[in-house]
Amino acid sequence: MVSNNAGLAKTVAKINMNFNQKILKTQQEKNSLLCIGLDSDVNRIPEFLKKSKNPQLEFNSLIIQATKDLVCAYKLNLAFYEETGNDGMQALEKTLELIPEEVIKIADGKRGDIGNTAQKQADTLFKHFNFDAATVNPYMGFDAIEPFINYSEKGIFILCITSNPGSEDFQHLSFSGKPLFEHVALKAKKWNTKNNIGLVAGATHIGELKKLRTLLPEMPFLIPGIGVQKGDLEKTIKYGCSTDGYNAIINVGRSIIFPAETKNFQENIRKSAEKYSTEINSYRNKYYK
Ligand code: NUP
Repeated sequence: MVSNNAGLAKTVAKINMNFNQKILKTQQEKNSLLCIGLDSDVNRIPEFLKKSKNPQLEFNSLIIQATKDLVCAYKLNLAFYEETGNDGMQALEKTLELIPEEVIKIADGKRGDIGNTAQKQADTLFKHFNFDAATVNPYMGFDAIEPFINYSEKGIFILCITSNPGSEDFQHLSFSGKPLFEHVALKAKKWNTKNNIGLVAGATHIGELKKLRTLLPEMPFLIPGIGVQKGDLEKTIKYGCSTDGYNAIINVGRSIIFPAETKNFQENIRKSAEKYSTEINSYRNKYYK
């Protein structure tokens, strides 16, 4: 009886938590800032999985089994599942069921559109698939992302400074004395009335990351660009976390999920995830403890 009540209290507490509190709780409980990117490129799935009924699902399942205790989140880039049609949609649905409840499930689709369309996008990701969070593109303005924000228990990561070379084309253009990415950050701050907004900030732009942290000391940042894209992990941790060493979600995709050697697949994946997680925590200890 007592344990049932305790369980219920825990569930109620979780339901009442807003998204940004949930991230912090997960990161604290798991002592991890690592997010693995399940960008399960069907052309790179190891040979030994190719004969299974749904190779993407099988691939994800092995990765999740091998790493679920090491991560605070998994991020699934929708493009890799859309490419494979019905099988991809099934892989997406079933993969989400394999991820433990406390681990954050992020849909990376960079959504945002006129209001009624954005509503469908938000309903698809949050209601149908039950993702915990989604990335959105701020280019079309507030009404294009408002339906996402209205899901107050879900998280919205707004593209701010992206990791790719093309980020130079628009994001650094200056007007009213500030580059565009800073305007985005200030809007995100204003729109964050439900405490469920975060920013996407690439690890390949350390100066900008540092600036964003001074503008938004506590906001969660989803930080891609480590590994293949060659972002600097030590500086990312040094400048990307909130004052207590949390609130940075460090995404690593290809460098973890496609090991050079597929013979001991799960073992190799786990080793690599452990390496990143340990390195991240050693920098947190160095700069925040
Ligand atoms: O600025 C961004 N850079 C970036 O790489 C915003 C993103 N959402 N991403 C995504 O992060 C990208 O689409 C991919 O899904 C992941 C990076 O993967 P990897 O370079 O670690 O393999």
